[in-house]
Amino acid sequence: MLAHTLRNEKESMTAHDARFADPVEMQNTLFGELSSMFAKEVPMYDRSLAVNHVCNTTVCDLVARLHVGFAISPQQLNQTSGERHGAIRIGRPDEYRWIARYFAAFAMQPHNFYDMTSVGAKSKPVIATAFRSMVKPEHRMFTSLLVTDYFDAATRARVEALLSTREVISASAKNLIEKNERQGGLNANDFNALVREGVDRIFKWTGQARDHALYNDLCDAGFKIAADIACFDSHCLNHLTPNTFCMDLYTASMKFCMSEMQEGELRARATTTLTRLCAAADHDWLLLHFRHLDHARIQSFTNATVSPIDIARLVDTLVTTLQLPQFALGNLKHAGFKEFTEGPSQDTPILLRQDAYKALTEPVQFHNSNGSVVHSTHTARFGEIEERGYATTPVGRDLYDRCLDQADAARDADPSLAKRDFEAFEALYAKPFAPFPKTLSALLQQGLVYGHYSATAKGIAARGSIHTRDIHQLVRLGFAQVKGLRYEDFLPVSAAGIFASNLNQMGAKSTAAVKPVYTRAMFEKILGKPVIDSDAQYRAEHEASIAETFAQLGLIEQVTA
Ligand code: OOG
Ligand code: NI
Repeated sequence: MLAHTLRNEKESMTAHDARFADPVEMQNTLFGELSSMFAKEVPMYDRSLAVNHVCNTTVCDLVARLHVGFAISPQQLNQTSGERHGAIRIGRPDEYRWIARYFAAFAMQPHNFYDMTSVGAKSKPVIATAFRSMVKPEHRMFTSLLVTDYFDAATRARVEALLSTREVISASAKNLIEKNERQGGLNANDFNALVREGVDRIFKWTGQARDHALYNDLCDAGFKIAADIACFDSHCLNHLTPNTFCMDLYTASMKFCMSEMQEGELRARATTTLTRLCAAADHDWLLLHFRHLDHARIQSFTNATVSPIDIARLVDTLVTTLQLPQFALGNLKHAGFKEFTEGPSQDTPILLRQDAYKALTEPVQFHNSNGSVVHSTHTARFGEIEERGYATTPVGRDLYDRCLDQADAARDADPSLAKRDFEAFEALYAKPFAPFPKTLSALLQQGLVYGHYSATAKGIAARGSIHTRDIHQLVRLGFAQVKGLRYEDFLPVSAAGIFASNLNQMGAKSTAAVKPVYTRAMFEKILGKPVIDSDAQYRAEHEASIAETFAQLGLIEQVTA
């Protein structure tokens, strides 16, 4: 079933028409170019990538000591470090559909419908999806659409009038998108031109805006996000998020580099984090974090113990490196680092954990319709980071939502605890997540996350003498093996938290006479195609892998295709 679909997609991805460039390779080019552009425009982003590289290298050094035989080449490290998700916000439905067609050229399809108009106090006038590859995605673009009927009639008319006069997607970009659809692909030259359209125009920050009065009115009404969308003339990237191997090491390092944390505190946090990692970085963790590893490679490693002295040495190297002048981020203009990491507690390896340095206040020139120019500022672009965990089942997701509510409430009840006593804060935040087991096998056993199963050589050799069809038991007996599926999507509540902290504004209620209801069907009409439900994809992969494992182990006569 799904296994076939996946195989077919892979085949069609590799067996594409020789005249055309590989869309997934072009996706890597696009995100590489966007990253270079962002690094030039936002020095903090460039430096934060360097800090992440130092942290990831420290983690790899530790893992190499824990698992003798583990190695990662600079190229593999760069590839893993090259993973990105970006976020853009769009004003008009017709623009949105063009953007969907733009990403389709790069083999990125809409996954999930996120209704940000109904996420409690952090609600915003946007609905969204994320564009990504269906198989082994490396890049994503969280793409929001402003819903103007969220506003009262007068505001709506002003916003729509301003939006109607802009042209973000050029005629030549449209021609290339249409050519791709007509031909079923693009050659390298055309693709490069389409990348340039994205990097130099569609997703570029210009610092130019329009209608300062509308900007102020929207901000005053609690709709900064609408001002951010309506008054600017590109779908500028508001953040471009790399992936880290260890969130807690990265956040402590960034706070130190930004002069928000003393050396002693960095040493203490790095020591705790690396010590925890010694226990957490088992085979399942390796499979989750490193694309270049598989079961066979990992089984060839031998376990070793890492002593407190080894950890102290790693911490020394980390601190000495971060003291180099190029990491003195306190010298750059910035608005500080977020206080808390969003998502599950550090010991719960599910979904995703995210954190960020806060949005920068940047100069903007407003061009008003009467010809006047206002020099002002705008605060929108920030520096997010993430670490991905296992994809949850609906039961796991439900449990997560309940745990998160309690954890957030505990955190909000004592907002300064993290600053006063970080250890106590971590314990407070972790407590509500206690119902979650912390290992992959227990998470799978309780049906909270998805996995990809396969038969082992030992299992295949034992065909005919295997007496259980319990998949967990088969894994315990060594007849099957499992890799946890990584969560490749987003969390609307975290997203809303990111919006809120970066715009320095909570949500705002609809000012329409009656708040409209936004449905997935409505959204798909705008998009011009169906949204893929990622939960169904994870579930199908999980189930197909079990069926195939049973077939390989001779536990069913035949798998139905
Ligand atoms: C999008 C925020 C969503 C995430 O990581 O959840 C997002 C935005 O601020 O436009 O990127
Ligand atoms: Ni993000």
